[in-house]
Amino acid sequence: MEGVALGRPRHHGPPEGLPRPGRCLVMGILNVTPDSFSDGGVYADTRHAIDRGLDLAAQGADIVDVGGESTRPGARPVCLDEELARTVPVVRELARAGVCVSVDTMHAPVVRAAVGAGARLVNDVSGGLADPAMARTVAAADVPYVAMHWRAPSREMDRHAHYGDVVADVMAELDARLWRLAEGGVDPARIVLDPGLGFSKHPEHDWALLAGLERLQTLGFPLLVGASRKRFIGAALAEGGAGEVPPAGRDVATAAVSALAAVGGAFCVRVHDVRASLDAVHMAAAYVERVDRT
Ligand code: PMM
Repeated sequence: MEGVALGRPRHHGPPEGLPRPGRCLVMGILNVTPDSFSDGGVYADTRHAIDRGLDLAAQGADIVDVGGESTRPGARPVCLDEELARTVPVVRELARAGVCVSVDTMHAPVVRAAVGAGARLVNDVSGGLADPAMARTVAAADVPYVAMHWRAPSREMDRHAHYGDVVADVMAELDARLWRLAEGGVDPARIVLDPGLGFSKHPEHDWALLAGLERLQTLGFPLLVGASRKRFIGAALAEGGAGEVPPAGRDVATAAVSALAAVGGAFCVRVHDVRASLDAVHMAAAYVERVDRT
């Protein structure tokens, strides 16, 4: 069933409409929320958020990902008006300044408003599961779409972290999502997949997925990896003797994971600290080029 049954070619290149620097892309995170797990409340007002977005672009972010709803474990959903008020003015100003903006949302009305304001990519952590109107909305907007592996809303996601072979299970569930998206009219050449590190996953699942990127690539789609500051990084640092490292202290380790993801073939990494991961993906590109030549 994988890859072939939808009549899609086995390997899609990067979707059109996104930067093509010839290396793994770096997406900078801009959470316009009071409660995201590592940066909640820091960029909650519009002017401050726009400045932060411009700063991320100036640091070299290929894409700035604007989100108005926290997805940390246990987070409560926000109402649509609030999410629109948080994201749309920020998307509009950044797009006007020439930044390639994505909107991190599970809600079709936010997609419509954000794309109208200039967003060039939709990043949906639910892969279309949270809003039945998502597929046809993305198809009509005709923008690239990140479909992440997701099992349940944030408040209950930790209860669903049960897998056999986590890579095989995530692949099968993403494949099911691809079917639904195709039924809704989404062009497969517009789709990016994401294994959803930390979403209904324990650290051992995150590591297995990171080590299994090559298998995930057999689905035939570009892969986005969102590891930045996540729990599995903190756990590995603690195991390595660093003790408890709070999320904001995990950026060097995140950059190391960005290099691993890029060497593993990721199309894009989503990070808080753009500069460090940009260096990391440059090193990965230089390394892979030489490995390929030997
Ligand atoms: N993780 C978060 C939010 N959005 N989007 C994608 N595509 N992949 C992710 O792994 C992802 C995401 C949660 O992290 P944050 O609260 O630091 O933004």
